[in-house]
Amino acid sequence: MYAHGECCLSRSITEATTSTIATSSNFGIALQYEYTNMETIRDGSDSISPNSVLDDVAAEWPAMPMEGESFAVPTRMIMQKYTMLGTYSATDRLQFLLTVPYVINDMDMRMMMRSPMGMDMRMNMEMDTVEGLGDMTLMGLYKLYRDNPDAPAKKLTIGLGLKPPTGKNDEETDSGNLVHAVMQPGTGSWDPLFLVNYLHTFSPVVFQANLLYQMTTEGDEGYEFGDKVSFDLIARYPIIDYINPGLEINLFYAGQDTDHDDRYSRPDESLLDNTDNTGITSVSITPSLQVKIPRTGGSIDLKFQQPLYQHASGIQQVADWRAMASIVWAF
Ligand SMILES: [Cu+2]
Repeated sequence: MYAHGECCLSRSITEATTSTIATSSNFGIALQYEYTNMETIRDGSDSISPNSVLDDVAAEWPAMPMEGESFAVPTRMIMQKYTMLGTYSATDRLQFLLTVPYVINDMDMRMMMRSPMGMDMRMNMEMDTVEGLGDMTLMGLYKLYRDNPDAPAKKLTIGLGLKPPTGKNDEETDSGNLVHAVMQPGTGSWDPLFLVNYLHTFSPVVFQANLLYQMTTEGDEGYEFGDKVSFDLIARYPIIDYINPGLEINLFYAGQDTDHDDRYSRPDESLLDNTDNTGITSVSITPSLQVKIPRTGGSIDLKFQQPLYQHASGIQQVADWRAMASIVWAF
């Protein structure tokens, strides 16, 4: 679903390859922070309340109460992520990028149970925080074309990357179930990544188009997230030397997940633990502000991402907004 897609991996790579860290001639470091607020539940493109989801489930339950019937829907999820990034330029054209994320996931849920009298009882609960090292990414970026090596107005970069499974994907709840796949810090899989970035300056505005494809593979616990494709169009306008406002359009697609060994799936008990409710297409708009620290290689980037359109496969909780801040230092 959305959670592990735009938020957790591809977003940081896109942030890196489109920021000033990619222009560092020797090495660069950055610290990114992301806060994603998820509340809205979508059935396709329409929003639906948690209680209507539960009403629909209860309507399918047998009239005579059976033992242990319950169903849970998420009411709010907060995903926070700190990412350390480093770049190193091996040659004039070849640059390496490493990202090391630390994730903090919180979730509130509403649970419905059937009492022995056949009444539905609903209560809110808060899950324990899941936090830890996420999946790192190593990427090689190669400048295929530049119109001027020192200050290119046109530049084409291609990238090839690998995401090893450095984050845990087998965190359990107190009751001994695996935590939702989307809430795990890592995916358990080795995924190749492919990137194409084109920069074109129509003075004074700098335009970038960034395409990132993550070819997801099966994780060691048998869960396979859907492939992810993101396409970002970015415009930055330098008003004065040190302040660059910008605007981005973000297109995102995630395919459906597959739980090969059925370890995470509990479709009768939980909206989230059901791969029918995975896969999404979204369009977002992101205003941004970059402030350069005068006479240094440092800059601060602030972004606010607002989804304009989301089409979820099945019924899913989606991102309502996301805020991002980063400090970049290029040497
Ligand atoms: Cu939950």
